[in-house]
Amino acid sequence: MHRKPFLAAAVLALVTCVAHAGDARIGAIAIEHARAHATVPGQPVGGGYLTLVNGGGADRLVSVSAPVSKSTEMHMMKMKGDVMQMRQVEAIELPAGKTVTLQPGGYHLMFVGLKAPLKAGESFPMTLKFAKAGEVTVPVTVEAPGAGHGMKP
Ligand SMILES: [Cu+2]
Repeated sequence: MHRKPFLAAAVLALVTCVAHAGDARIGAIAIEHARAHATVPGQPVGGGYLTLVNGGGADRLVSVSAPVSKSTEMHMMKMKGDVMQMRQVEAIELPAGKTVTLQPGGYHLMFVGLKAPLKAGESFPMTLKFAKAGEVTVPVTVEAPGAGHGMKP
C-alpha cells in the first residue's frame, strides 16, 4: 500500500538526474550538455561545446547563433606538425546513428565578438540549425575552464 508513492518518487528523481541543463532534442537528434567556457574581461572570443547524439539518418549542423556574440562560428582544431591549428568549417557532419562530440581539441563553437564576458554559472540561449532536422534553441551553461569537462588551461 505504501509502495506506489515511493516508486513514483524514485522514478521522478531518476528522470530529474538524467535531464540536466543544456539538453534539448530536435527530431532524432539529442543535444546534450551544451556549455561555454567562462571568459575574462576583454577576451574577444569564447569557446562552446556540446554533444550531438544522432539517432536518425545523416544530417549536418549548418549554423549556430547566440545573443552573447556578434557571430558564432564552427571550428575544427587539428595538429599541424606540432602546432595546434584552428580553422572555421562550413558545417559539422552528423553521420546516421552516430554521436559527435564538440570538445576542446576537436570540433567546437566559437563565440566571436563577445558583447560581455561569459561568467561561470550564467546561461544563455543558443540556436542550432540542422540541414534536415531544422532549428532548435538550447540553454548553454557557462562553466569555468577545466571544470571537469574541458581541457586543462
Ligand atoms: Cu576555435
